[in-house]
Parts: sequence; C-alpha cells; structure tokens
Amino acid sequence: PGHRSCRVDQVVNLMSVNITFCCADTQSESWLTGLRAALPQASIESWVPGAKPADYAVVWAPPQSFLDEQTQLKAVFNIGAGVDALMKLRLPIHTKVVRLDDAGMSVQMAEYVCHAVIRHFREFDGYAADMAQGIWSFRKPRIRSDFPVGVMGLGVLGERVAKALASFDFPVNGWSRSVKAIGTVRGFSGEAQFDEFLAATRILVCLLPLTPDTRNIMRLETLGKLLPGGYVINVARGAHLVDEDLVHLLDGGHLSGATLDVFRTEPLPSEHPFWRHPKITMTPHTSARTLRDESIAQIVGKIVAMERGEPVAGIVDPVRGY
Ligand code: NDP
Ligand code: OXD
Repeated sequence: PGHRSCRVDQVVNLMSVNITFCCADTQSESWLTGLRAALPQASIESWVPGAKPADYAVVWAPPQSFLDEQTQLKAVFNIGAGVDALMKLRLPIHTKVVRLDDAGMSVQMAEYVCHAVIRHFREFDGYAADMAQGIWSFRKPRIRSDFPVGVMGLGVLGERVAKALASFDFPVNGWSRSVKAIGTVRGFSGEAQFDEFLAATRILVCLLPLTPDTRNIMRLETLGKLLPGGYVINVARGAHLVDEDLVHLLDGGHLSGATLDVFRTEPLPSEHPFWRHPKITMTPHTSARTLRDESIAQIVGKIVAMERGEPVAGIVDPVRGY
C-alpha cells in the first residue's frame, strides 16, 4: 500500500494529535514524509530533547531520556516485531506498547528459513564447492523424514514459517508457551515438553521473542539434545544463543552447521570467531526487514482506531514481555 491509500484522517479528527518519531539507525526523513502524507492533519516531528510531550510515539531502540520526557503518551509503536530493546526501559505507566504485526515480515521470514533449510538438506553448498572446482558429481539423495525441523516460537512469524516448511513435506515440530494446533505441525508446549521437542528435531529454528525465559535458550545442554548432525537457524535475537556452546558443538561434530542472522553484538565484531567458522553461514540481521510503507499504513491504521476507541492487534503484554 502507498501512503495515499491510508489517508484516513477525514473520518476522525486528528487535528490535535501530536506524534513523535525517535528511531535509532533509521532514515527519519522518509518515515516523516510517509507519516505526514497519511495523516496530514496531525503534528508529526522527529524528537529533540525538550520537545512538547507527544500523544503517540514511533520508535526503535529509543533512549531512556526520550521516554522520561513523555508524560501523556497513549501508545508507543515499535517499528519492529521484537520489543526486547524497549522492554528494558522504564516506560510511562498507562502507555501501551504496540509491536509491528507482520507488516510484510512473515513472508520474508518464511523465504529466509526455507532457503536455509533447503540449502542444508539438499547440500547446495557442497555442490557449489564441487562446481567451482569443475567437479560434476552427484550425492546420494537425503531422506526428508530424517530431517525433522523444529520451530521454537509459533507466533506471527513462527506460524508462517512452520506452514511454509510443512508445504515442502518436511516433518515440522513446533514449540510455544500455549498449546497450538497448526495443520500437520506436531505441537509441543511449555517447559514440560521442551526436551521431547528437542529430541524429535534435527534442524532447529529460533523465532522466540527475547525475554528472561528465553535468553540463552540455545546452549550446550539444550542443543546437545537435538538429533545427531543437528543444524541451528537463529533469526530471532543473538542473546538466545550461547556463542561458545554453538562453536563447541560444531567442532565436536554433534552439530553440522548453523545459519545465523542475529548476534549478541551487531554489527558482529571483526574478531568474533563466527566470521571464520567454516560451518557457519551469516547474514547481517536482514531475514525480515521492516517495510516502511506497510509499517506506516499499519501504524496509522492503529492510531486512527485508538482515537476512535477501537481495539488494536499487537499490544505487548508487559508481564510476558512480548
Ligand atoms: P510473537 O510474539 O508473535 O510470537 C512469539 C512466539 O514465541 C509465540 O508462539 C509464543 O508462545 C512463543 N514464546 C514466547 N515465550 C515463550 C516461552 N518462554 N516458551 C515457549 N514459547 C514461547 O513474535 P513474532 O513471531 O512476531 O516474532 C518473534 C521474534 O522474531 C521477535 O520477537 C523478534 O525478536 C524476532 N524478529 C527478528 C527479525 C529479523 O530480521 N531477524 C525480524 C522480526 C522479528 P504463545 O503463542 O504461546 O504466546
Ligand atoms: C524486528 C527486527 O524485531 O527487525 O522486527 O529484528
């Protein structure tokens, strides 16, 4: 959708609505242009210290000083799905935190994860290396049922990923907090079924939010429970994975490889051993990008709904942390 399609302010009076924009590592001008085109009556400005307190904020990893100045915020719109950076801060009481609810990310995530799983399963890296050396040779086809994929987190992104993997006939296991029934996906839930989920999984995909319960969830003890020759795909947050434990299990042979899109420190420091590990494939936090136009349309739609007193999707539960 373009900006024009979300010009909705005619139906609700947004004259007095004040929106502030405070997003780290983001080109603010294009966002401000898009937001202003969609809500021409509202006042929409980049935050500067000491600015007038706003009714709504559009943020990515804002500083605490930004939140400390906000005395009348109705809602904070995070321009990503993961709110871990925001939940570490002191938020004004009564302010709702709203995450991006798909906004074009789930299809990107499904592409990325299916690509990584298929590249590993079909041994495309091995073929690429052979062809680069002029070698024309076939490998014995692998048996799909020997490669059950386990998706940790069956939310907006995980559910789409699990369904996409199932469409390629991979056996798919899913693990979430609450019980889920998703097509042919074998559902596991809660801590009580975590070990059973791991033991039934060879390729592990992490799509959990980062919370105190999920930090370091991929470590020696848990990754060691995957089927031998296990493979790790982390597309959620770097702090879900204990880096040294991954390297230890790759070097020891229990794990056969990993595809990583997210890291504890981003950009990944040049001295980090992941850069040189032959069994690790990396991308720079790009598996599911925030799409500006889709995100603006979603945020604007939610501001209008809130002004009308209607409920909106994607409100973060401060107790669960996601
Ligand atoms: P959702 O909040 O929609 O889904 C989270 C899922 O995780 C739910 O199924 C939830 O279970 C499950 N879960 C949460 N805590 C636990 C727990 N302790 N034990 C078991 N299951 C748990 O998130 P999204 O799918 O939208 O996004 C997931 C994460 O992906 C984001 O938080 C973000 O960090 C990351 N991300 C990464 C991107 C990238 O480019 N690399 C882009 C976008 C997001 P239940 O359903 O029972 O609540
Ligand atoms: C997100 C991200 O959380 O880009 O949306 O990581």
